[in-house]
Amino acid sequence: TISGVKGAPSTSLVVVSNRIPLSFAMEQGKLTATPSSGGLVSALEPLLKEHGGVWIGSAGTQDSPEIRAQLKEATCGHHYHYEPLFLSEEEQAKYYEGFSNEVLWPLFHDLQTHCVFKPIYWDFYRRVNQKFAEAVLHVTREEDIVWVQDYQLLQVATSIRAQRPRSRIAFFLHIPFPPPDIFEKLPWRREILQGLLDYDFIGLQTERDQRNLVACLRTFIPEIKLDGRGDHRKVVSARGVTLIQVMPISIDFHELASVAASEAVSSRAAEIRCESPGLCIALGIDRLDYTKGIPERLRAFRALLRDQPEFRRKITLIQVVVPSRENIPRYQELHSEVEKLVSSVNGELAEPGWTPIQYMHRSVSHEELLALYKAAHIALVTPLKDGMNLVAKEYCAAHVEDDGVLILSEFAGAAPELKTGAILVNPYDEVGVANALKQAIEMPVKEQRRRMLRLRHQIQSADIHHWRDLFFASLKRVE
Ligand code: GDG
Repeated sequence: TISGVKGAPSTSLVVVSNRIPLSFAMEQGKLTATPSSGGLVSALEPLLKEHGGVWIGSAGTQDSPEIRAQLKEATCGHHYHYEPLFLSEEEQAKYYEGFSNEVLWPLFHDLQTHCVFKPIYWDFYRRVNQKFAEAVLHVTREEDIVWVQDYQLLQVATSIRAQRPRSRIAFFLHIPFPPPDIFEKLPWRREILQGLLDYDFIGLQTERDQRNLVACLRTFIPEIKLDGRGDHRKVVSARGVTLIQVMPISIDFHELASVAASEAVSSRAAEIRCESPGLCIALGIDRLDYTKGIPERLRAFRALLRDQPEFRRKITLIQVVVPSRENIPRYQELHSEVEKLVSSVNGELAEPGWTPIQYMHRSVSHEELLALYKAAHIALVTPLKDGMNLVAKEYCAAHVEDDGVLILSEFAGAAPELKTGAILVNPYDEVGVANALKQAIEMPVKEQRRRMLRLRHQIQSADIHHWRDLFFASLKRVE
């Protein structure tokens, strides 16, 4: 833990992420704050509670006394607090929607043709990253440990370093890192890599990401020296040493499994199964994002039903897509593409009493999500590329009775960990995915159990607590 690190006990943890883990909404004229859920929050919030510190991020809204009061109330009675940043509409549009989500996001997911390389985006990205760094400098001390999260904040360390050369600054990248022949398209490739070398520590999801980052550093900053092997590599640059470590993110396995085993979730799952009597339920749950391979998945499902009519009235696909990044044109196009496909598949194949695809465009509650996982005989997790993909791990955690089949894209970061229990597919291969569905529908219970036991064992032994411990162990190595 943090107290084991040199400088303790006065050292506190400073988490920096694009958003603080609270979202604000007006309900009947009153401002309400809802805590965010998800892996990162459940990993980091307990640490902050225990050791004290601060979580710095954009509030996602404009400043007001009511917002300040809500922020205070959210951490009342604890030794940590939220430090909000307030971004203008232009900053949000150019730093977040622009550079983060129209440049880095597609490029790092190997979709360079989706990139919009506008120089003004880069200006704003640097400016807003500097704003985050100033907030860090303002509310922390040099001995604190700063842990920056994700691709929106690659350049934060650079501005901190200028003032505090000896600070301990770490980074975790939640998305993949691309290989040199894709990364080289970025007009600011050298600046981005130099910015990364201002961190003492970089955590990545998979060995492939580590290999790619090291290859990019070698190619574009040839003056660096490399040391170390296996899942941790050391890079020596003019600034100092940066440790690059593989540490796949995970879930709070026990928490999810215990909610999934609860009476409320079990009876809701039974209800969902009753609503599709006798049918095999396949489930897709994704943010509406072009990296998640949703149209490709729908076409594979259609191929199964078209080519093998014996599966009609045997299977239904429940597809939940959660609205995401709705101001970006690519996402709006994807939204209509998905809706057209769903309606054309249903139009072509539905029969009285049977709907091939049950489609929802909204988010569902945590309990409903777990009930859906539990009710589903098959999870279809087929991203074209994904940093990790927590849905795959959550599906297995929810299957407390060791049944169910996970069909997983070989391009998800979770694939190396889950390959021995899942059916791995190439999401671009329509016939391959259709065949995997057939295999899953026909899989004997005994084999399902054998595979699911493996999956659950793997996820349990490398859960979110393990991830957090790896981080602190690595920090010690940095020291
Ligand atoms: C990024 C990387 C990496 C989804 N729908 C609902 C809902 N969810 C929750 C899931 C899961 C999370 O959202 C989605 O996480 P993923 O990992 O699948 O994907 P990204 O959002 O793209 O996350 C990814 C991750 O960061 C962590 O490092 O794995 O590769 O892209 O936890 O449960 N939750 C609720 N209702 C929904 O409708 N309550």
